[in-house]
Amino acid sequence: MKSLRTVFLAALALPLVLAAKPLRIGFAQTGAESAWRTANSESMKSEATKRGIELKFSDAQGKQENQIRAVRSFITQGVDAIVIAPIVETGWDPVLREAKRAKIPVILTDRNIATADESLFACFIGSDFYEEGRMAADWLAKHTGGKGSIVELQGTPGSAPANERRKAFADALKNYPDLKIIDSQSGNFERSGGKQVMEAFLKKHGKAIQIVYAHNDDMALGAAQAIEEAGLKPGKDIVIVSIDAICEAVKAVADGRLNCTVECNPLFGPKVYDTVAKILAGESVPKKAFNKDELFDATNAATALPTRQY
Ligand code: GYE
Repeated sequence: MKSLRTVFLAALALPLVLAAKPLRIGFAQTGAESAWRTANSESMKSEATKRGIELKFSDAQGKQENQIRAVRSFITQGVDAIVIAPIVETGWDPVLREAKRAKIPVILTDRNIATADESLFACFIGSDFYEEGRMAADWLAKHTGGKGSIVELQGTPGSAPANERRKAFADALKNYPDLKIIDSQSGNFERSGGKQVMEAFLKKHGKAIQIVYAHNDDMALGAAQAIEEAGLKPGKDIVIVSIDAICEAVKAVADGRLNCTVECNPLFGPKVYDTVAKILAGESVPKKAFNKDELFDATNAATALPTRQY
């Protein structure tokens, strides 16, 4: 049995130990497929360092099973909170139930999930992908007079941004019967994927292609390269619209090589950690919080460039 004195000393020391213990947060990142992703990882890491948070960062290399494994390992390590950027929308319930049983709050960032049980996560923080797709389609309708043949470069199959950007765009096109998607394939959100798929599209459809709608800038930039290699001028012979607004794409818009990019802000490290702190303090947080996104085209890209942060 412990002596009274030991118990007394231990009780005195406890608040000190608790105060000194840094927050431990596990972050299951998708991978490193795009410049957007690099900026997102950097924001999460640098903000953790700034706040003295011990961040356990896992790169799933584009595979959901790796992400699930990372979440399980965070549970075993007994972290204070788990942050996930879910690669795909489905298949999360079992591992989220394990986190719930272990009483570890889960914050979804960037991409949402499809689940019938929303009690399995504390909240979602990210962009409204449907709204981004709608903005891209509206811009296109306005700048083409509602006419043209489109090829679509989709993001990672099954991912929330690919699903929603595709759906929003298709829904908006219903109002413009002469704007048509003639082909659509996944380039996996990667530059090399965008280039390869565009090369195949050019071989198959040749001069019939008037417009490229890419679900992200990396694929749009890859497609621009394929168009140049085919002896055509991206941004002129073929209109290119995409999403993310990474620096390189905003610059390409200013240079006339791309025509429009809808912003999707990846710098939400501060918002994520503020939210984690609130949850751990027992405060309530909104179930879904969306970042506000802008659109860049020839009218504002050059002016915006100096202040772009990613
Ligand atoms: O648009 C793309 C990235 O989930 C919003 O994933 C993110 C998307 C982003 O690879 O570049």
